[in-house]
Amino acid sequence: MESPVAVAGGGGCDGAPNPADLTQIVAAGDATDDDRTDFFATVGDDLWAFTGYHGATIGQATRLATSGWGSERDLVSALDISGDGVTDLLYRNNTTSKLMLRKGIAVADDEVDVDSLASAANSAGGSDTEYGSSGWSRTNIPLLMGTPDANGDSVPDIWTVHANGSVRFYPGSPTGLSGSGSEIISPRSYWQTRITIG
Ligand SMILES: [Ca+2]
Ligand SMILES: [Ca+2]
Repeated sequence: MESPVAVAGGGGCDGAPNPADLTQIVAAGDATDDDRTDFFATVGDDLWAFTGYHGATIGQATRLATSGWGSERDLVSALDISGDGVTDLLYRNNTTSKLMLRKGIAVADDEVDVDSLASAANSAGGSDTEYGSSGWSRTNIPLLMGTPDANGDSVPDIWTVHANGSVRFYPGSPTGLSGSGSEIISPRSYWQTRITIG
């Protein structure tokens, strides 16, 4: 099992990766219940948690994993999806074309133990669960982004841009997606050339 490496805080946060090296980043709201914004990010194949952001500096950068991210997986969302108030990680596995949910464990009310998100074995339930069953490859869905709840059911949702240039909205559910979402924008060639959404 990989051991998360915590880097002590302070102004420059020594040991934290250079922001220019971040390849994917998702905002996690306040995952650690300290009224400061937290982030999860990938740097190459590493997965990092940045907690306690307060404007110019972060309180702590923690390397959660040193393999499997970036080349194989994409971060989608770092919000509470399961509905227990504790932050979860939703990611794409490009190899299997699935979305997978890794459920966090609390260390206190509404405060996630970031180590619980470092590996499937560390997480609530001891394994990642299938959230989107097929068709989620980078080839089929070049861009995807998880957002806070957009349709009023308090579950975070997912927006996608497909290879044909269509934009779809997938209402989240606590346990997994059903159906193929709704088309928000019909196929447009210009969406095929976008490099990011958000
Ligand atoms: Ca949760
Ligand atoms: Ca929702």
